[in-house]
Amino acid sequence: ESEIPEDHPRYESLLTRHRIEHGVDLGITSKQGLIAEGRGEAFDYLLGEETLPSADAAARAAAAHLLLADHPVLSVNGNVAALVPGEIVDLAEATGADIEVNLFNRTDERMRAIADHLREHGASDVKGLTADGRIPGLSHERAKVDADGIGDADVVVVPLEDGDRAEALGAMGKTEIVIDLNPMSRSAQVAAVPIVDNILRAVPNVTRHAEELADASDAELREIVESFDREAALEEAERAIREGDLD
Ligand code: PTJ
Repeated sequence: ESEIPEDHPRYESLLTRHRIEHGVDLGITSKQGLIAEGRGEAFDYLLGEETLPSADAAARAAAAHLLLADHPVLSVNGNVAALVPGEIVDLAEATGADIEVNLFNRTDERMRAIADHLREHGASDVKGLTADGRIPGLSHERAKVDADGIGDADVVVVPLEDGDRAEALGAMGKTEIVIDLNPMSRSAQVAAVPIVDNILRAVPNVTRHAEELADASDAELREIVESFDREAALEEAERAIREGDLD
């Protein structure tokens, strides 16, 4: 990472790319993850590589949901593990959430490599390997979850998710917080809270809000949840992409 000069105009996107490549080398990130990264970079470029006010409001609503939850779970795939392993551990600590590995292209090797990687970054317990629960309506491998993890969760954070699984989790009655740079993606469209932002910025931002709200009453947290307008957030992101000033 140190080879990228910090004053390079595309420092962040080069750093992201480097982390994803490294994730592939470590057996954490899938080759499809490289393609997902390219898609994300294009959207981030169009958004000016900045957190929109509506994405910040979404991050605050997400923090409030996580603090109110009985059993919040953060779902981690190969891209998330490569990009923000330590930041996910920090968010889990700030909100009392479980961490669960849940993959689109599930293999035992990648499941284990990702769980080890998260433990190296400070995670004490990583779920997902028991796989004794199922998400109804999805093909076998992608449907596997831990019964006492995502299976039991009331609030789930699903970053960089594919639309089918996001819809299926929603159909199970779980409150979904999606982090996705594409406001038109199906997962963003079905989320209770779509955070249209780069996961590199979004995860630390949700943690910051959670820390700020640590002493807030349930009534204050509920007020934040209820005043968040998901349609307006999606519209603002789409407008920023269509009308943005690019440099
Ligand atoms: O590790 P696995 O096997 O679970 O596979 C994970 C991927 C990401 C390959 C899989 O879930 C997939 O194919 O996802 P998609 O359908 O490519 O969707 C990924 C979404 O994440 C796209 O809408 C991208 O715009 C978005 N995205 C990519 N990079 C980022 C991002 N959103 C936020 N931050 C990013 N850095």
